[in-house]
Amino acid sequence: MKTLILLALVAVASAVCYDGYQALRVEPANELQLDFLNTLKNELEGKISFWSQPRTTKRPTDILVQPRFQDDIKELLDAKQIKYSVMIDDVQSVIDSQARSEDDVKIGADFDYSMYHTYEEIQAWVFEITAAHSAIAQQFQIATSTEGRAINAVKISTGGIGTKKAVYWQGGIHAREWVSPATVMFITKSLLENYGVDSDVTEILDAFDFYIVPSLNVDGYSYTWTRDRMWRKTRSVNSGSACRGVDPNRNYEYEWGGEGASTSACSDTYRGPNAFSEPEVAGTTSFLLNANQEFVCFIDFHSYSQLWLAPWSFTARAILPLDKDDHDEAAAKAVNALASVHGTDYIYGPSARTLYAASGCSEDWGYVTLGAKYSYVVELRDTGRYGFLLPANQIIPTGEETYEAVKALCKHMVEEYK
Ligand code: 0X9
Ligand code: ZN
Repeated sequence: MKTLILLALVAVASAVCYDGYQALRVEPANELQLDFLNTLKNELEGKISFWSQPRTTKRPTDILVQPRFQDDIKELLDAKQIKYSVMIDDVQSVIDSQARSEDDVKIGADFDYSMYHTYEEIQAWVFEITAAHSAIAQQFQIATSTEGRAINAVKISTGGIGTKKAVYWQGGIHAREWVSPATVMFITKSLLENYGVDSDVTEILDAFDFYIVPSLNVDGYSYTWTRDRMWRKTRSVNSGSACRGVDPNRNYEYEWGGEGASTSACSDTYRGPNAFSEPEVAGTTSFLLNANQEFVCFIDFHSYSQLWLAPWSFTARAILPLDKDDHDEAAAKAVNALASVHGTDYIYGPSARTLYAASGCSEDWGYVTLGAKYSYVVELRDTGRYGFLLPANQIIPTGEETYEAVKALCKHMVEEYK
């Protein structure tokens, strides 16, 4: 007992504490104000953390500020007449209020989709859900992380004659975006449970093979449970730097190292020493390229902002892809179906123009290198009230609406490819 208490204390003592940290919503109104925010970002790297990138006046930028810088930052913003508001007043109290009671944790056949789950529980879920639907689902390990963790995947295949076109979805590429793995698990079980029950789902699963990875950045995700709830990147060691981790969503080979990716190991958008330096990204992509299937859909689920984003991610300046109209049409169907469930509004469009440019991202790789026509990055709930700290009571509603969205997208693809 004594040892247990001691262990619990050690775990708490070594965790990063966000007491008094505020999340500020900053709304730059012009290029000058944007430039100022970018200077601030570069100069205060490591002291304040940007939850979203200050690259457009179309959307706000959310920043996490520790107590001792709050007065100074607000003074600076006031001096530059940049509009801001306090989105979360005390980040730690939100984190604390979301701590789950371990007695309530339900896994196995009773897996509780309404709570967030640890790395171990998610990987075990892959075994359980595929065992429960073994006629059409199998589990396999798609890759291994830097720290040696297994990254498990679900394959859904209802059989039939010949090789089918395929769909790939992944969650959890950014560690702190907890609603992403939770949603990917929810939509996966919903598809599996509705095969042979809902005629749309039956048609969809009969038309395509599915490969689904609920949690890709497993080291980072584990770290958010034990040490730092706000961790984003992988946990790899960067030679010559005390800062750990690479942004896996800047580490894909397509247009690696361009706009919106940092060369600094301490940055949250660090691109890594080279493309595919991260085994989580290298492993999953090489699996897909060697799967001997024609992929028509690639979705990388993130949070937050409620966006359904298509290529290009790497720049806002390039001519949009030839498939642009089809990307829009299918995305419109997805977000309309999504809104019909709980009224949640999403915006869709090409990533770099709708949000900001980011090179070396998953969706461009999915579109160009993998050749999946319907390649998207989806930013799930919310629009910033809780940001990455989305309360667990929103997991099921997020799952329900996202399930309708992906069904609408898949129906669109069934029509197109039949
Ligand atoms: O910056 C990212 O990797 C994604 N946003 S997040 O807050 N989840 O980190 C967005 C990637 C989408 N692509 C572009 N914005 N170009
Ligand atoms: Zn993300």
